[in-house]
Amino acid sequence: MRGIIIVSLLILQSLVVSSSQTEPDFNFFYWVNYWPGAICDSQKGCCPPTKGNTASDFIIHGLWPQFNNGTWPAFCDQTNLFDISKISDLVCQMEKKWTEWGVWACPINETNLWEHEWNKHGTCVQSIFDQHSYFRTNLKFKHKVHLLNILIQKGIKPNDGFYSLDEIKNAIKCAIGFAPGIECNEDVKGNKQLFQIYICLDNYAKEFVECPYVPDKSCASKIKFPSLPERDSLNESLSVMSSVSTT
Ligand code: U2P
Repeated sequence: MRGIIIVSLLILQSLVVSSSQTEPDFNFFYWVNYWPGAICDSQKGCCPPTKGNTASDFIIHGLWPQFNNGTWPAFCDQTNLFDISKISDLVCQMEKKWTEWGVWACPINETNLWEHEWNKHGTCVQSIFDQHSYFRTNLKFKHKVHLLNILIQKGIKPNDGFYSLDEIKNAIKCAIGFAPGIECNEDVKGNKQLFQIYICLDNYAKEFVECPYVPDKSCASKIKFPSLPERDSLNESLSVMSSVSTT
């Protein structure tokens, strides 16, 4: 009898816990990575990180909750703002994979981007993530998807060459199963070039999904894949600008 009561209580407790977990109130995620070469040749500033690894690679921008109609929530909770002490064990990895090269702020402050991403996007996904799991999930996908390798294996190299937009999307589709969104910016000559890659994830950030909404991100049918400046020339021409994010 006592056993039955205990089992019943456990079942009741699990029902209460599961009913108190909230469903995500957004539809999907963009997981966005940027190509630092597209920052350096756009003359808005080029500040390679002083710590961590500056080897050629795409860099995490963020994990953004989205609605199917192309809008998104932002800055949802002022009471749980970024706190680096909650992610201290991840900082070493983040210094390598999630740094600023100057598009948002130059000279860089490594924690600014992390703070901005949590406060703007992370606070809107607290139904599934706390600060630690939000950042850890970004790093998990970074280890899973090697965007530069995916492109290089299809002959798409960061060599200032021009590649078809479809070729780029197809290379990524071959690797992860779904086509990404591509955002372009312009180099100083006005050439459209590969800037950011938007990969879509389900609203628990577990699986890749078909993008429910792919915004028009101002590319041309052929776009440049800018090279990264040599490390030496970067040191010489490190431009110290005070351009600050307007978002
Ligand atoms: O476009 C400017 C900034 O708004 C956020 N954004 C944009 C498009 C979109 O579909 N979802 C979204 O969240 C990004 O915010 P950030 O983290 O850069 O401030 C985007 O850069």
